[in-house]
Amino acid sequence: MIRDQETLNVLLSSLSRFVRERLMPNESLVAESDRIPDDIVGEMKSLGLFGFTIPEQYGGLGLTMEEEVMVAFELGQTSPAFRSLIGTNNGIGSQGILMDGTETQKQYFLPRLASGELVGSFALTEPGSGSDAASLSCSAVRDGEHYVLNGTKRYITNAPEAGIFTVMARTDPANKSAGGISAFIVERETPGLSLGKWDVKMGQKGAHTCDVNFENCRVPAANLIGGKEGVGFKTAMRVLDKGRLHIAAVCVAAATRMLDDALRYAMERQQFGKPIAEFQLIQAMLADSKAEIYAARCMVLDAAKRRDAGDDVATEASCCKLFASEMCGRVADRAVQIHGGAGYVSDYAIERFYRDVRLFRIYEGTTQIQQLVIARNMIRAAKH
Ligand code: COS
Repeated sequence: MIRDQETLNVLLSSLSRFVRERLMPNESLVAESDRIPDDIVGEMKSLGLFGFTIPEQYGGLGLTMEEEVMVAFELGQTSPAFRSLIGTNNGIGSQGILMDGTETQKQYFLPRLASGELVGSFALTEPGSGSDAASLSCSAVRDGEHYVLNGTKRYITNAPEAGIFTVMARTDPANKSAGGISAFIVERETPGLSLGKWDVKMGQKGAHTCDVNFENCRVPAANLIGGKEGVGFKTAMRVLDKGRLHIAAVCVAAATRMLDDALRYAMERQQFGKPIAEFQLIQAMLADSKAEIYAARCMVLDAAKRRDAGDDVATEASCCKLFASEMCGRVADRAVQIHGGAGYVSDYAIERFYRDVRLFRIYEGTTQIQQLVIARNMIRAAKH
């Protein structure tokens, strides 16, 4: 946790400089090569970016949720691929261990995630279970001091780079619902774990996903998160509550960047004898985007502060993810429109961003799943 405003400001301003001076100039290179250069990964490590959410006692920066979203407001202003590389270490790839792991598990894995020595990945989705996560079929059968895992996980972010996976698998075959699921830490080198070929995605080049296959993969029983069976689904949901808030902050940042680009273009581009920014129909798109970004930013900050205060923010996190990701899609669409023909060609970053941000409305829970979570929680609260 940053204890004073001055230190936080130093962190945010050095991050903003890093984004502008190192990451933005390399966006096209990353998109073309589908790879983040090693020197940039090294700089991210030395800035502490792999572990900003991990507590100081485990080698991280231990940022509060409010501080974390402020970091995301900066980092998300460049290609999402950069954030994605560190995103799983700070988010879904480490938080299960942090929230529900045993002290031994925390001490063993978290410092290596915080330093970037290990990349963490979160394996929930399967070929047959996406939104209906509780129906997953990957199995984990106890055999002495091990669990034997079988099944396939799909679209797993950072799997090609990962050193460890948080894997949700069914330990109780008789229980087909959430209560039959447990969470495991599985190391990459475990025999029986293999990776599929990289997915060819619409955007976010440089951020990689692939299948993770388990074939009689023997995982030490000591790697059952928290040493407790049957609570893995709840761990996953709590991890996603936090992740959704983080993604909402990234949406605010990406929309801010796209609007900056659109404004600059509108002020430079001349038509009918003057900059197009002087036309009211362009101004309406700029203004609507500004207002919506501001609304999303306020929501995210409010929910983050409430989480820091100890409130259950499952509903608010879903509200933020729902609104901010949809807002980001609208801003992307308007920003392309403001660029006109230039928005459809790759000379301008907006063409790439338009494709990159499409994922925000899908991963870590689709918009429709956020709607479902919000409405269910409303109804549940009204019954009490
Ligand atoms: N925090 C803690 N516990 C939670 C929780 C949360 N946010 N959400 C659900 N739970 C608990 C419930 O309280 C319930 O526990 P009990 O059985 O003890 O009452 C259990 O988990 C099952 O919850 P629920 O009955 O709501 O499960 P459903 O299968 O009906 O629905 C949804 C859960 C649809 C909300 C869930 O599957 C989901 O979020 N799907 C989207 C998955 C996703 O985001 N995937 C993205 C890929 S990972 S990057």
